[in-house]
Amino acid sequence: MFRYLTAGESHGPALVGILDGIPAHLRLDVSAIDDTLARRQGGYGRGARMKIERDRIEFLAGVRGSETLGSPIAAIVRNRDYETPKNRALMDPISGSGEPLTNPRPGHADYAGALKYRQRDLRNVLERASARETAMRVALGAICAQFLAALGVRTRSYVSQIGNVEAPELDEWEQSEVESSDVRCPHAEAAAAMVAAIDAAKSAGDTLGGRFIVRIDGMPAGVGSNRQPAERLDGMLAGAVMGMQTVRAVEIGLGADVAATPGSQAHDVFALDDGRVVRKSNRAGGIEGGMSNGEPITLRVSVKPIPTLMKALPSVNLHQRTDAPATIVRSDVCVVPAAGIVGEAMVRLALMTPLLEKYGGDSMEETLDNLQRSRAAAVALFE
Ligand code: EPS
Repeated sequence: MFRYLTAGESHGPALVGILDGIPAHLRLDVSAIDDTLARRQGGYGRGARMKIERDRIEFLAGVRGSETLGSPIAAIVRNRDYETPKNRALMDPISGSGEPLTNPRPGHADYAGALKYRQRDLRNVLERASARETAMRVALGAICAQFLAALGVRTRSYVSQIGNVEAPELDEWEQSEVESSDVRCPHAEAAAAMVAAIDAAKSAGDTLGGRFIVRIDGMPAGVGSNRQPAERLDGMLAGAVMGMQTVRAVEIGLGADVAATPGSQAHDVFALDDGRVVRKSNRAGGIEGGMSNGEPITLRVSVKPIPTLMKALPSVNLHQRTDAPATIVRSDVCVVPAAGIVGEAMVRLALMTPLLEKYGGDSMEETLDNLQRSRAAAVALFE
């Protein structure tokens, strides 16, 4: 069984992760994991915290000589911000304390979490709700990326919208153009307008959401299942991506546009090319009947503007029972570029269970043998 868990508060000592079920003999490129962590820290619109952190993975278990052992992998990413005397006094697991935060931010976990955990200090909620925790998901997802790469599966993303600035949606793009863009958008004109929109939001004390696209290439057909709702690949991917703090909508293929598209234009007709079965379009986004169909899998993900505004929204002081502006804490103006990296990680983590269910294996050799046999059988099926 594949599973993972993370722990860690935003200003506590470290983020912790356990990744269980990765087969033995996966050779890890640790600098590639750190590069992915650095990509998550980037993006125009991030706040001062990202100048403090230098996220790096440190392995504690499950890896020897840069190779997975097949045992659970344990890792940490340290919070450098914890090293300040202020944050140590606030967050020390034994002696930590401080003035309570009392004015919940609309749109944040503050209020619902206070009621749920019976917390009178909103800090006890926001520390875990913070997107800081996504650093560990990205680290674990980057390990999965190396497993997926060994199977020929590649996951990448780009930003298609920030605020009301939209870039054209692309079937193909150069990932290097995405990574060299401040907003992770390969369309230069739209990218410049996105930067200007973030500047304008910052000056107004406001924040911006947006949209990113994730694409999975090289996915073998028949992963996921039509047997039970929880085994459908589209549901697993959407659920994983919805599990991000900022995400409010996930679409696959045509997504929400199917509602207005007639059947004659909503599906991907079959044809023969030199005897091979081919599709002329990919409106289904690579998934039919809850299973991968061998085409690229495409997701469109919409992200809300973060709820910490420097021009605070109206709120209340829960202790004094008075009207009061929402708590202002140091924060970002726009996290859409970083969210794309977290989206890639969530997709990578979500692909592990259905892939390992299909191909299994306690070692990479076994998994790859099973994949090869399955591919050969698919080719032979209608010969
Ligand atoms: C966050 C607020 C900011 C962000 C943080 C998420 O942190 P701070 O309050 O320390 O300035 O920088 O994101 C990260 C630390 C990160 O690594 O992504 C929030 O309230 O969600």
